[in-house]
Amino acid sequence: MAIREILTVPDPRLKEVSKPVMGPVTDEHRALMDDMLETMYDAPGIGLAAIQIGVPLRIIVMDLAREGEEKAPRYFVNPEIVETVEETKPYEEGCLSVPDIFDEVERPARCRIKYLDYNGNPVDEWAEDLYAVCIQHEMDHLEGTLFIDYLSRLKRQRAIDKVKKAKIRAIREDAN
Ligand code: GNR
Ligand code: NI
Repeated sequence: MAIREILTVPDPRLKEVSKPVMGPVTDEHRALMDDMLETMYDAPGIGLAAIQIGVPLRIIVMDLAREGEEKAPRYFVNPEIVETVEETKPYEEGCLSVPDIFDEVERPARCRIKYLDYNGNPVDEWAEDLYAVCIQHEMDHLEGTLFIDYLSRLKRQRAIDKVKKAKIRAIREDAN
């Protein structure tokens, strides 16, 4: 397993549409999911899409367990949202690709999803609460959409500028 670098805005790869996994879920896909999970835990974050480490495949990992709770990794290959409810809920979102920026996004409160798990077995289930928020946030990454794309142009540009400046500052501090 290995920790990989997480891409941050304005990296153009974050705008790519990720490609479905063709054929069965292989050991190679599982090795990628292992790396993604390790990278996510290290960050730390509660979800990660493959494109965030530069791999344009429709693969997501997640762990919604709280600090002190037992780890509960979840793996999603080729996930699809097949149904949503009309009710929406706002949630203060963040993203490892837009570090240290948080803002409210309104999304359907529950969604029904289909995907293949770590072993390639099909799953069909409803997601609610934080699970619903996170899976919709992650599935947006597969379409090249970030949570800041739902904010005003001003807020989005400010967020990108802030991340850019923080990156420059970190590089400069590293040199000293
Ligand atoms: O770690 C993360 N926390 C989070 C908080 C609120 C809504 C969504 C998320 S996902 C984010 C990790 C990430 O960027 N996944 O793509
Ligand atoms: Ni994200």
